[in-house]
Amino acid sequence: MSEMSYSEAIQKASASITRFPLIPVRGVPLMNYIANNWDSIWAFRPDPSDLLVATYPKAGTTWTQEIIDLLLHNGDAEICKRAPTPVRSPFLEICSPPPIPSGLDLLKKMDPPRVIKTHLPFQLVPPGFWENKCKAIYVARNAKDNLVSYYHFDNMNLTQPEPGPSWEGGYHIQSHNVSWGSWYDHVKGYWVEREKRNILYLFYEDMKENPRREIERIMRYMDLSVSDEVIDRIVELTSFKNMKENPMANYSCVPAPVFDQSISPFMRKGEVGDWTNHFTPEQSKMFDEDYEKQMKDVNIPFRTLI
Ligand code: PPS
Repeated sequence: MSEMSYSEAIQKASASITRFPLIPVRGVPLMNYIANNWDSIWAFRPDPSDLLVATYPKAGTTWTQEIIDLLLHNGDAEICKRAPTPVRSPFLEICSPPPIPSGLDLLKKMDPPRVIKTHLPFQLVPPGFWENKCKAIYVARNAKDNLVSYYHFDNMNLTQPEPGPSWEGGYHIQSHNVSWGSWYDHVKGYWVEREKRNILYLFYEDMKENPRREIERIMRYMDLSVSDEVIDRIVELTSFKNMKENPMANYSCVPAPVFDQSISPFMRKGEVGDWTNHFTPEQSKMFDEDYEKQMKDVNIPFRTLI
């Protein structure tokens, strides 16, 4: 950004940032700023060379964005520290009070090919992406860990609705009345479209289990070829520990109180199975029963432990 940095813009707007109400867009609850700008978001025309990174919130978006940026820059850590994640790889639908630039504002100033983040469920992705046959990577994370991460994020992120005084089995999220809607609809929506739309569907758990294998899958999907040595470097640079310490990846660009990382760090735990520290046996049983019903029409190979 030229005149004012991204962090300065957020700092300037922080007095007008509150826990924004959600407004449904075609039945999906979205932050009021997004809903109020919906027409321009829906009309966005990507370039065919743009790459979409789609996720339900807290499924591994930032990790995947960092891997992609490093792949595009042959593992050059310095180039990938040129700006914070949301400036290097804009968040398509995000809109906030001025002077914070919206995702569309940032995209307008960038030349394709761009790496574009979205949390929109499949049916709300601007149709230009599919008409232009853009590549798209979807990252899915098992529901229990995803909900735990979202709960902690909503506690520290002043732009999101209050998640409630305590965890209570993640009911606030299971009610589906959270930004970007139901986890179930989200993971299923992209799953059923993945072959028709040539979407690379990845799992957070696979990335944790064998990051090198998944980075190579991303590389091949992007039609890139980097050396084994560079892949090793990317595995290292995108480890949880290194990203947590990287100011251009750990969202320290969003000042408190908007992201109050003393409540919960953006790079919180980065593990598979943290849900076992949150769900009581009863909550887990109730959750599993509901999960069976919600997922009976698909067979998506989620793993809650590795
Ligand atoms: S957001 O706000 O929706 O863009 O958040 P997102 O980046 O999708 O998800 C944040 C969670 O991903 C974890 N994370 C990582 N895990 C493993 N390795 C790496 N490198 C990594 N980077 C981010 C982050 O810690 C959040 O998960 P939790 O479980 O809360 O720790």
